[in-house]
Amino acid sequence: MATKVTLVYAGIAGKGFNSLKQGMDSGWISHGLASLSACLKQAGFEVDLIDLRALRGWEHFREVFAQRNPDVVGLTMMSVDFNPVMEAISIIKEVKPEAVTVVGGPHPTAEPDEVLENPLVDYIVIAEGEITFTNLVRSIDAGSRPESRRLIGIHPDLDKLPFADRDLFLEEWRKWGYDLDSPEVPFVEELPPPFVTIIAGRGCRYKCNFCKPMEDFLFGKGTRRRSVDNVIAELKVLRDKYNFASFMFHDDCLTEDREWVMEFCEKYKAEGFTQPFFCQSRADIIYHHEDMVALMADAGLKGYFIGFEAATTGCSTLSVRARHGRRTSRRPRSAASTASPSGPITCSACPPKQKKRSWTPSAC
Ligand code: B12
Ligand code: SF4
Repeated sequence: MATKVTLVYAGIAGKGFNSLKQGMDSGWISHGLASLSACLKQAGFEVDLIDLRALRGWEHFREVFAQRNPDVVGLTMMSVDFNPVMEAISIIKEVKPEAVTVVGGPHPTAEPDEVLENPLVDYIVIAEGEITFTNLVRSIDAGSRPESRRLIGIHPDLDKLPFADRDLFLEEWRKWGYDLDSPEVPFVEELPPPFVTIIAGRGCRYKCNFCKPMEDFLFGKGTRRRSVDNVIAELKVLRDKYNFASFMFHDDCLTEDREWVMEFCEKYKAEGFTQPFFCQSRADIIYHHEDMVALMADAGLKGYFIGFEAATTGCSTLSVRARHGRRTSRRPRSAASTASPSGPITCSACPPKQKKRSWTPSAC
């Protein structure tokens, strides 16, 4: 087990270097890397992280990489991270040509050929990486390497995965002087620090055309959700470790599974949790499930993220066309009025207008 792995988070597309604690994209961990780290550590490998958001610039990255001197480097890549990841890889190969570079995440999953065009990329992992990346590091450790540069991830049983390694981020951030008592930074006053994020499942059962293909590529068709007991067990660990005061579910659409949500709310309360939380939902679900909204509010829900793809002069005058061709200008407003009296507020994201006829209520 002498092989040392360094994971690289290159999420500087939005706020650049030296940007930690500035908003969501600079205040949150990558659950993908945190999960890979937990699996590698469970398999006995030494793992650390370089988070570009905590560094001063590329020269600083070069210095830190040379000090860490890993055998394998795993980089995660959304499409927005393409340039910083490629820049990081050229520096890695200049400093240590024999380091094995592995790229995973949404972009190589959707556009594998584009990433493989760069000969400095030794491997890409398509889709979920826990099993495949750990196996790759095991083979490198044993002195053998797969011939194909394109490795296909295996979808893991989510209840069997170790909990995400949030300390990977927290410890790294503290090295660079960021004084934090929890691994993530909240973004609204309803969610006080210490704050954490958690993922109860992967995938989505809906079919919004701008998003669903990527969900399917990454996680397969439909949703795989962890058991409620497994999520409660992780929350207990997070309570003991970070004494979190609030949290957020990252699931694309937690409320798609009403039975799961009802069971969760009951067990959350029964286990003595009172911390407020947010999750992502859809206007049509909120509109149709008033009782579930009330139960969630009673358990501590303080807000939903719901996405509206098109708007005229703001959320109050939404005039949009839903999937299946129905007008839904009423629904977002109704969702807001269903949620408000129950306690939760609704947060709606209104991205720029896209194809008018393709509007779908969305969680993201
Ligand atoms: C939470 C979230 C955010 C958060 C936090 C992002 C973060 N730091 O992770 C916030 C709100 C900041 C955010 C912002 C954005 N996001 Co976002 N986000 C998500 C969401 C809902 C969950 C991410 C997550 O934790 N997934 C669970 C983990 C376990 O999966 P994962 O990270 O993909 O990792 C697995 C595999 O990909 C693979 N893997 C990943 N990395 C690596 C590395 C190696 C070496 C290997 C081997 C494997 C591997 O293995 C992992 C474990 O199985 C996803 C949708 C989703 N369900 O994944 C969208 C998603 C990642 N976001 C997306 C987008 C588009 C954005 C934005 C660009 C939106 C915008 N227009 O501003 C910004 C970019 C911000 C930035 N500069 O960082 C897209 C990415 C599409 C793409 N082509 O890249 C997604 C996929 C949504 C979608 N369906 O389209 N996002
Ligand atoms: S936008 Fe949200 S609801 Fe629609 S497919 Fe994507 S994750 Fe599911």
